[in-house]
Amino acid sequence: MEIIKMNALEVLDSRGNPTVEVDLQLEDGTVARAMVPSGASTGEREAFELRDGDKKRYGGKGVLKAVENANTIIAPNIIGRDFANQRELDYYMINLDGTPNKSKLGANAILAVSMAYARACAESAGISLYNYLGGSNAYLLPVPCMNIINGGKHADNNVDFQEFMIAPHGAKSFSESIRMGVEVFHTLKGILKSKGYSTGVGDEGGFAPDLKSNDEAVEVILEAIVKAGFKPGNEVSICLDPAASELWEDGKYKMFKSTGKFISSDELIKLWESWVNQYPIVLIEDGLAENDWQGWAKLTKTLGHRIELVGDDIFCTNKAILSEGIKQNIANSILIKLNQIGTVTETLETIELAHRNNYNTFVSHRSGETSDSFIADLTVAVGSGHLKTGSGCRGERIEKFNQLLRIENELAQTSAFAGKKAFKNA
Ligand code: 2PG
Ligand code: MG
Repeated sequence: MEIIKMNALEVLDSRGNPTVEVDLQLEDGTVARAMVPSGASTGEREAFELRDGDKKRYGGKGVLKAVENANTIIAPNIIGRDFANQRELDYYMINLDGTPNKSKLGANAILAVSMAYARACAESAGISLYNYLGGSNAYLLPVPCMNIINGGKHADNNVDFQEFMIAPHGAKSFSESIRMGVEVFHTLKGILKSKGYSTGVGDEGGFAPDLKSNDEAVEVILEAIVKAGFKPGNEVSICLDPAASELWEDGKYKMFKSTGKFISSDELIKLWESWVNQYPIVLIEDGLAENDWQGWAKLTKTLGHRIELVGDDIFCTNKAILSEGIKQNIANSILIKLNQIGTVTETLETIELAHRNNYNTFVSHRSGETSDSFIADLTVAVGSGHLKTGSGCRGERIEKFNQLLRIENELAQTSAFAGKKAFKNA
């Protein structure tokens, strides 16, 4: 199917920062739109997000160059050209860019086209996006891991670790799981209020209170799970993304928001081990920094047989880096973010490599999001079984949950809910 028209535009993400939107039209008249998200705690080896750097506009964060690249380089090259499939279009754009990290055209420009094309092809074929991406056997609804306390780089509070998530895996269905998660979220609000804590939210919609310690974040969540009427561990477990790369400095981890002290890689591993012993934790993402590969190998030896250990910054959804990680026994799961690698096809290739090597995949939003719900379909398409896309509020997060509710409804009895077995070793 030929692309006959394409237009890129600078729009805004959930933080009010510019991002790229693409509208694309196929020869049969089908029109589709995609918007790309943007991270704050980014991995060093992510695909290149092209920003203007002109301090007079949006503090340098404008994306007019990326938009121009899409409109004046990508569009004239792909319009009227016959692509056999998604793979052919994506590799055409990868070659058109010609750099290893998409720094010429910008991964934000390329990804917007890639996603819009996927959506247009699905629509044109009269199938859902999850079927286009995953085939007719896409049926597994994920456990929504809801980030209900925010810290680190995502919130101005005194909590060092970035994300404290709940996983309502004890539900019978996705819709029940969402209800459980949201009930815990609302209960947590009441508890925080009664303790005199702030109930303002961070970038991903989780609460961002100043707490007495990092541990208190877990404890107050456990209190909320029980008060909402659920059994911690049996029905609702805890997942963490401390985003440890953000704490890494000169070979140590700075716990500056809470204690003002540095701790070593071994000490941080000990902390995770004691938390796993103490609390119903089923998953830790980025428990150590992207440049602490030695520590990661140790962490995997220590906890890799007990819980899911997800590599985010360390792998950057990159097939080559993941291959190296598999060789060195680093982690047992990989975080999947489309904009870390920059095309739909490469994202699917990384997922395939992970699954073939018995690694789990954990699909993720970015802290700067849009109302685009592409990742909801992607999660079902690849049968990842779990995703993280925010808490129980903020429209850009809820839109993904709503899309999953629609998919559940569409699949009706042919769907299944992943439940606790979505988590490695759970
Ligand atoms: C992460 C993400 C998403 P950011 O670290 O996993 O939660 O944050 O998009 O800021 O990289
Ligand atoms: Mg992360």
